[in-house]
Amino acid sequence: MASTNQLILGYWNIRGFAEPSRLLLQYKKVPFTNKLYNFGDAPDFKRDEWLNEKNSLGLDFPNLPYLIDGDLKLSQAKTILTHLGRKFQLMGNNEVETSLIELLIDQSSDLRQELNNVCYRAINFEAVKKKFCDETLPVHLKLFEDFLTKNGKKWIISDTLTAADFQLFEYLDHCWLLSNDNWAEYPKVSAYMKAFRELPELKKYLESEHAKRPINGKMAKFGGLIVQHVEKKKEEPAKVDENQQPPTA
Ligand SMILES: N[C@@H](CCC(=O)N[C@@H](CS)C(=O)NCC(=O)O)C(=O)O
Repeated sequence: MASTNQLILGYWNIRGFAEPSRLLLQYKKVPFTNKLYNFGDAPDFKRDEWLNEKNSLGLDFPNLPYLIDGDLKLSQAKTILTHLGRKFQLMGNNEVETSLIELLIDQSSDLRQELNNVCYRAINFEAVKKKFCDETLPVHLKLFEDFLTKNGKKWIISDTLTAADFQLFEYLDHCWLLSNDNWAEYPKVSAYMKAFRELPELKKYLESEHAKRPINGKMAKFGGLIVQHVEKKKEEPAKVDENQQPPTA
């Protein structure tokens, strides 16, 4: 049973905006209550499970994700991530590192926002996806590739993991699933992703609970079902496991 001072992280039963914080907590082996809300079925995708609680949790700015840390109740995904980063010493060792961590968190959020526009808002999904993969994503990947080269560290900011890595990895992974490319032109980004997947603290989680949770809500045009994460050639379409049901638990 959860102790009363255990952290509670609330979000939809998907990876979405909460998974960077979940990864951080898993990495630090912090016990937390992973409060999951389910969408209703198509065509309405009702949000009642969340809406019934939304205004009774004591959040000043009710939204998902939220974090309850004792008397402190936060929403806003990046605020939650940086709060956890400070709490668990993952926000750098000096002011410069801290600022760079925040920069990378914002930069990777911009990428995720662009991905959101493709996955949730595209009218002509295939055309919008192609434009994202051919034009938008390469610009972002080149910037991350150059930054990794310039910084010359094992992780994005430092030789040890920082809060930025949990978000950068997660949001790059969402793009990797959509783009279905092997990213050979970005060797540093590819090596970075591979190293993250091999982290002993996270490997098991990444291969189990994380892999079973879709990246997006089930109303999305992509990522609402589980997409297999296997090395593929550029031309092959992403494999959607037809036997997988949309998230229900
Ligand atoms: N700026 C907020 C956006 C949060 C947001 O859009 N949350 C979506 C899921 S990703 C939601 O369903 N919120 C619940 C609500 O609007 O009541 C953040 O980064 O946390």
